[in-house]
Amino acid sequence: MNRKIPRTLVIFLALAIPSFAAGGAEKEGKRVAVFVPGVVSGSPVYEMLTAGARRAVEEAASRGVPASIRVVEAGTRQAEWGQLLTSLVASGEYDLIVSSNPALPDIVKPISAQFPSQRFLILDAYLEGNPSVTTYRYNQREQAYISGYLAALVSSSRMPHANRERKIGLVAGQEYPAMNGIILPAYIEGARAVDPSFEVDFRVVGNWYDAAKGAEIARAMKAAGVDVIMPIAGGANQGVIAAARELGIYVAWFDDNGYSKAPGYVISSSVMAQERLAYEAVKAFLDGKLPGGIAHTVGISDGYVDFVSDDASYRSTVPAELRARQDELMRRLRSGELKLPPR
Ligand code: RBF
Repeated sequence: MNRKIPRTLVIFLALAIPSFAAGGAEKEGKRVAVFVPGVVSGSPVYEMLTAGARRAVEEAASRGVPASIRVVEAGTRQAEWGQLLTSLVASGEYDLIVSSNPALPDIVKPISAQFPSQRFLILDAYLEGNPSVTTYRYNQREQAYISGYLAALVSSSRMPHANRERKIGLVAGQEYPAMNGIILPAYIEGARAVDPSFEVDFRVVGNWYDAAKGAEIARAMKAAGVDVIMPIAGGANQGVIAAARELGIYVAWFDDNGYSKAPGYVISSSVMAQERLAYEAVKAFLDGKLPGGIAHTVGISDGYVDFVSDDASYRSTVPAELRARQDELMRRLRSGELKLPPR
């Protein structure tokens, strides 16, 4: 059979087929889009998401695996997210779409049904059984419990801005199932492990950007007897920080290392390793090693939820006796002596 094909044609095909088969991919490589449901600036979860995904793409390029990345900020009008994501998918330009937050699976489901070959990686979310979608959720029961525990230790201490009331606060951007069903209850659970009489003052900004409203809420909480606030409100966190410095309120920071936001006031940082996870999962995708259809859960035992205890500002702000009790809590959680499975 070979004898019937001219030798020049064989040579031409041998040279041409690999580049056709690659569809020009050798030039451009794999294309990754990060769909940010909100705005990046001021939101630890999205800052870590974009940083980790960028790092994976840049590193891949430097080791000879070409890849490109585009970050799309969907903005704060949540009703528009579905449409924006649909057009991103319909463009057919991206091999992988990366995103993060627990509302994403419900937005992705109908889009994935329409465009089944589009691959998605969604962090801080849970969806099982869709072969196009890979999710990772953090054990936020652990993350919020360790915050509530130290917040209660600080609130019941003799530290300069602590009062006699057994009352700590949580300021959320909005209410959503992971907040009302996991984060808030675990924050209360952690505080009550210190003293069962602790109450949590829970207030909602109504969006993820209004720093003036965040500050107003924090001032009202201080007046109501709250001495430690955990802000989970994106850009509105900045207002809580401003009020904390102004009035003397302690801050329990969530998601990344926040000690430098207000040294002397930030008493804890309960973190999720979202930068590392975004890096690892995007890298796995670029290497063809990210299976779809799997919903992962990660937490303290595998190092994706942690408490930052080696920061100089933490050491100088929180007395040694309280830090020792927090260390002991982390030891019990890491060893499995205390188990807080996600609910
Ligand atoms: N967290 C942020 O820091 N910034 C945001 O803009 C933001 N937007 C969210 C929008 C929705 C619809 C939901 C459900 C959550 C959002 N979160 C946001 C919360 C985030 O997913 C996570 O729960 C918290 O950062 C605590 O880890």
